[in-house]
Amino acid sequence: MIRKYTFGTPFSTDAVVLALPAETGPVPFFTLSRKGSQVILTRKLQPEDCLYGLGESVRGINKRGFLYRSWNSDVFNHTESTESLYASHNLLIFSGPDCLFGIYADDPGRITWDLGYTRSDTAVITSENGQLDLYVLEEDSLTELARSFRRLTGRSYLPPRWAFGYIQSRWGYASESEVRTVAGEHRKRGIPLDGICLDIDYMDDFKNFTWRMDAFPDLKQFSADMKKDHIRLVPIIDAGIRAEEGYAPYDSGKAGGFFCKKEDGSDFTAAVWPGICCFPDFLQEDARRWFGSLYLPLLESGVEGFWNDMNEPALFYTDERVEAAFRRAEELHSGGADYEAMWGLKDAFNSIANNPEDYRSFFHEPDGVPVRHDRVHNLYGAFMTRASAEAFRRFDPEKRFLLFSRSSFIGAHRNGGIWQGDNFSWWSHLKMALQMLPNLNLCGFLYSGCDLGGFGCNVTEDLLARFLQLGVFTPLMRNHSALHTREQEIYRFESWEQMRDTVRVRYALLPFLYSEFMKAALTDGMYFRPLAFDWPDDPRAVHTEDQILLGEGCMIAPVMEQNAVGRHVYLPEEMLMIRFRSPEDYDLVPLPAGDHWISFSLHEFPLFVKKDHPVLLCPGGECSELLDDRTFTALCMTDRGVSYDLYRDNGTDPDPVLEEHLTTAVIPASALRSSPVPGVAISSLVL
Ligand code: MIG
Repeated sequence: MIRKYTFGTPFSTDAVVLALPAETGPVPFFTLSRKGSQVILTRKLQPEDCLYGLGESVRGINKRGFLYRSWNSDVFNHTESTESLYASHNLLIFSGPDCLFGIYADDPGRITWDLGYTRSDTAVITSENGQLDLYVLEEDSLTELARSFRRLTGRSYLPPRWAFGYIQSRWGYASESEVRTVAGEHRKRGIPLDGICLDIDYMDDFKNFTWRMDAFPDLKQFSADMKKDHIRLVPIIDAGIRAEEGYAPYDSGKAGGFFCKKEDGSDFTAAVWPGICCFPDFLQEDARRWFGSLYLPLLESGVEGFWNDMNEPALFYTDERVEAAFRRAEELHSGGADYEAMWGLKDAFNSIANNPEDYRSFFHEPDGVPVRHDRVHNLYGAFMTRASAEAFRRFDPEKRFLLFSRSSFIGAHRNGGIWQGDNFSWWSHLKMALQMLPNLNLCGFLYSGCDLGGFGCNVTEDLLARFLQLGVFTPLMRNHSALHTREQEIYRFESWEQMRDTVRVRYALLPFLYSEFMKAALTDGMYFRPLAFDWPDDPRAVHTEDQILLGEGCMIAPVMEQNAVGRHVYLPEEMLMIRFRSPEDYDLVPLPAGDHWISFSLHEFPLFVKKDHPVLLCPGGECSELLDDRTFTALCMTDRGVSYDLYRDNGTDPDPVLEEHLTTAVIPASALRSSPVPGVAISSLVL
C-alpha cells in the first residue's frame, strides 16, 4: 500500500510514475511539525529498529546512528564523516519488531536525515523547502517494500549486455595511441575487456562535444577499429558548456535561451574544467532536447556509451566568490588581522568551490516560471541523465546504450546507472562501496559500481586485487584512477596473471550474473540486497554489515582488509562456497549454517550459494560478444534434481519481456551421484 501526502506546492521531479491522489489525514508513523518553511517529521526508534535506504551515502547498510544531508556535492575527499555525496536518494525504510514501512520524500531541495544522531532513540527528517510529496509505503516484507517502491518510481535502467564486461578507465589517457596501447596490453595478455573510457583528455580544451584533433584525429575510425576488437569507447561528458562565442554548443545554447540565468536575466557563469562555463537548464524540456542533440555526432561516430560527470553541478568558482575572498584579504591586509579573522580568511578561500551562495544565485525556467536553483538542486544530474537518455532513444529506439552518471536523484534510475564517485585507494572505501550497493539497489540503481582500485591516491597491488574481487559481482566493473596517481591497469603489476584470472571469473559468470540482473530489473527486484531481506528473524543476519546477497540465491563476502589471509563469514543457513582462483580452478565446499573463519589468500575469493540454487559457469572469453553462452557447467548444492531459468536476450532490446527470454537449465539428480564432491551436483549443460 502506498499513500501520498502533499505539503505546499511541490516541484514536479519526475521521480514518481504512479499518479496517486493525496491523502488528507495525518501522516502515519510520524509526528509532524513546522519551523518557518521547514516540514519536520519525527519518530521514536526502538532499540532493534534498523534503517535502510538513502542510496548513495557513507557508512553502513543500516543507516542508523548518523546525520545525512540530501545535497548533491562534488566531494573528492569523502570519508565516513561526509554528510552528502554526489546523489540524493530520499528513500528510507524503517524495519523493526513493531514496524515495517518506508517513506519517500519527493523533494529536490535540501533534506536533513538525523537518524539517531542528535538523540539515539529518535529519527528527525527535515525538509528545508517544506514543499514536497511524501509517500508512505507499507508491505509485509522488505522484499515487497522494495518492489512497491520500484512500482512507484518505475523500472530500473537496462544497460546493454556488453556493459557487463570489464571496463578500463583512467583520467589522463591523452591520445588515441595511448588508448590503443592500453587495449593492446589487455588483449596481448588475455585480460578480458569490453570498454575503455575516455576522460576529459580527449576533448579539445575540455570543451564538451569536441575532440582534440592532434591526439584523437579520427574518432569515427578509432571507434570502428576498437569495435572490431570488441572494445567500446565510452567518452565522458561534463555538465558545463564553455562560454565562448564561436563554439557551436555555446552559440546554439545561448540562441535558444537554454542556460541557467541569474536574477538580472544574464547567464549564470562559473568555472569548471573548460574555464568559464554556462550551465544548461536541464529542467527545460527544450534545453534537454538541445543538449541531447549535441551527443549526435558522437553517436553517429559509433559511440554506444557515455558517462556524465560534474553534474551536481560542481562549481570550481564564480567571479563573485573570488572577488569576496580577495576583498576580505585586502580588508585584513590594510586593517590588521587578528587570530579569528585569519581563520575567516582561510575559510573565504576554501569555500570558493561549490559555495551555497552560488547555488542560490541562479534560476531554472521550466515552463517559463523561474525556480531558484537551491530549491531544486538535487535534480540537476538526474535531468542531465534524462537529456542524454532521451537523445539516445530518439537516435535509436531499438537499442540500449550505456550511460552512467555521477550525480543522480531517484527517477534517474530509469534512464541510466551511476558510479559511486571519487573514492580513494583505501581499504575503508572498499568496504564503503560494498555497503552502498544494497541501498543503491533499494533506490532503483541496479547498474552501479565503484572505481575499482580507487580513484584518488596510489593503489597498492593487494588493494587492487581485492577491489577486483568485489568488482567481479558489480554490474559496472570499471577500473578507474585519477590523473597523477599510480598507474592502475592490471598489467602494471607483478601478479597480473592472477588478477586477469579474477576478471576471467567475471566473464565465466557473465551470462549468469546478467541473467540475475535482468530478472531483478524486469521484476522490480533487487540484484544486491541486505541479508535482512532473506532472514528478517535472524538478528545475526539482520546486523551483518560486510556480506550482501546477490540475485536469487547468492551471497558475496569479499576480503576488505590489508594483509588478511581470510575472514569471518556468517551463514544464516547451509551454503555452498565456491572459492575461486580462476574459472577453471576453484574449491567447492559445502558449509553448515553458523560462523566460519575461511582462508582466502590474496587471489582467492568466494561466492556463497544457497541450497538448490544453481550457479552457471560458461567457458568465458576475452569479450562479452564472443562468450559462448550455450555451454555451461552448473554447480549446485542439493539432494535432488534442480533447475534454473537462464535469462538470455540479444543484449540490446530496450524493452524485453522476461518470459520470452528464459531457458530452463535442468540439473538432474544423476549429476549428484557422479559428483566427486558429496552433496554438490556438477553438471555439463548445453542450452
Ligand atoms: O574534477 O574528468 O568523478 O571520475 O576522472 C574532476 C576528470 C573531474 C571527476 C570524476 C572522475 C573524472 C574526473 N572528474
